[in-house]
Amino acid sequence: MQIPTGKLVGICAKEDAGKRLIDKTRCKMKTKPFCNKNKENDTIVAISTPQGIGGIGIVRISGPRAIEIAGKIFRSKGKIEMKPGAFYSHRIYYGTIVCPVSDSVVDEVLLTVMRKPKTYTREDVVEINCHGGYFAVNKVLEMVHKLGARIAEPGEFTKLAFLSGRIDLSQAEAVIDVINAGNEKSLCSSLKHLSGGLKNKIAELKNRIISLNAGIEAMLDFPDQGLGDIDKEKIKKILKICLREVDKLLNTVKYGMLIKEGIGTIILGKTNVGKSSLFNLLLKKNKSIVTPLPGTTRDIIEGTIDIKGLTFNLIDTAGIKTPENIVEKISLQKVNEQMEFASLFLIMFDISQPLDSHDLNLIKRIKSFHNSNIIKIFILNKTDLPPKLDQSKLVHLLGGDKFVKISIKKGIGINALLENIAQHILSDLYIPEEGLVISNKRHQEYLLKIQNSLSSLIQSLREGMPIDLVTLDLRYIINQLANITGESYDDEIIKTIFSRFCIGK
Ligand SMILES: Nc1nc2c(ncn2[C@@H]2O[C@H](COP(=O)(O)OP(=O)(O)OP(=O)(O)O)[C@@H](O)[C@H]2O)c(=O)[nH]1
Ligand SMILES: [Mg+2]
Repeated sequence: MQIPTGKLVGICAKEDAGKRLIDKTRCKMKTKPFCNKNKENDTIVAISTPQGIGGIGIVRISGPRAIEIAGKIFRSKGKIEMKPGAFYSHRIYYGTIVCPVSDSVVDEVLLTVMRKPKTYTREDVVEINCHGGYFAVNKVLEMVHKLGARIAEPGEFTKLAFLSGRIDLSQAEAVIDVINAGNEKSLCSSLKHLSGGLKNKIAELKNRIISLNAGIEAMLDFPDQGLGDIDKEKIKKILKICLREVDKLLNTVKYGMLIKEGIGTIILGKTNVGKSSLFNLLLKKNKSIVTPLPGTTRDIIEGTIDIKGLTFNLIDTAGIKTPENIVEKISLQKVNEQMEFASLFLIMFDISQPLDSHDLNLIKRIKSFHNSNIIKIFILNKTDLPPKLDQSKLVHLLGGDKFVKISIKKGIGINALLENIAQHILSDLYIPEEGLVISNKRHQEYLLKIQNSLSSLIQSLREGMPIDLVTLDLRYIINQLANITGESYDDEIIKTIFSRFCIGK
């Protein structure tokens, strides 16, 4: 979105003259165009569906020879070979794939032909829908490869979409986030990025800064045009608007990371309080061993659960007790290690037993944890049994925190516990109304740099910074914004991003 020029000219006294000069200066500020399409002009091929037994398996071909190669192996309605020109674009053909050497039928397929430029890669693309399974799909891949297509690298189709300028880098990153989305909220947020949500927001900010910079440079380059003094107050106002927008984006990072990566959650308690029973109940699977013997769980057991659309990476642990042998010592060490990574502690007590030294040790350990970002939920289990635990003493020891009372055996209080967990997590987060959420560390890094630059620039202007120095900072900010969308990029960064993709995407 372009910012209306009239607003930008507002930084100088005589608006019409300023507008003409700004237009001249803006021309100097064009960002680097996308330079590299498919460098080698190769035609590439890959299997785009997971390997193994399935309904269909798709072989995707992209590049200048895609249609010609497909024509050599595809037979429709008994025709011998299809010339590349015989295929209509964006049409699906029914037929067979035939080995050009032995003339034997390899599979019955649906073949989709899409001519450039309206394709994923902006090159000619052919997709062959084979029957799922290992043999037919791999045989088709092998034949296409032998006819001259190179096997694609991971993410190469999406990389072509980026390099051809069809999508920007934030959209390319969203493709992998959509594929990996572990819950509905994460999927929603990734789809927003894929449809250009972040791209548009960054373009809006970039246009504001470019126009501001162009305005200042115009006045510095043509001081004799009688434009009057530069209005620093107006510059500060524009910078503050940009800073507010960047702040808003950065405020969503915590929520973004949680919905993308899941919430590290550890179940803690002395032995036999019901940790593994709770773990299995939440996981809806008997993964951890449960017995009446204290000390059943020794290892770290992991599982992923969904509570109210949020993903929790749940960990069951060994009971906290004074270790009496090497196994218990190692178990305790593992619990301590895992506590460092968790954001949510589910701390359990057994209401049917009096508080003992193990409970007290646990409370001491929890209290010594000074990370204020950790959310702690205290649970009293086994409410189906006669209570022997002194609850007022426990409240006092914990400094007034409330408990959730449950009986795993009778299924009492479980919904209240789930509500409590979701409420604790959500109340701690800023969830943006318009739905644009930052969940990518790379985006966060650049936004933090931009935030720092904008705030120090505003501060420096307050302190009387000379106006010609402002343009240096503005150019730096423009470059950082361009890094997010990939208008200027480092080959290593591109390599790292696309190496995270699967083959065939
Ligand atoms: N009465 C009653 N028994 C329960 C309840 N929850 C768990 N238990 C029982 O308590 C015993 C211990 O349960 P676990 O889930 O293995 O406890 P834990 O904390 O994982 O124990 P360790 O792995 O030894 O640390 C088992 O016999 C469970 O069936 C409950 O709500 N009420
Ligand atoms: Mg256990």
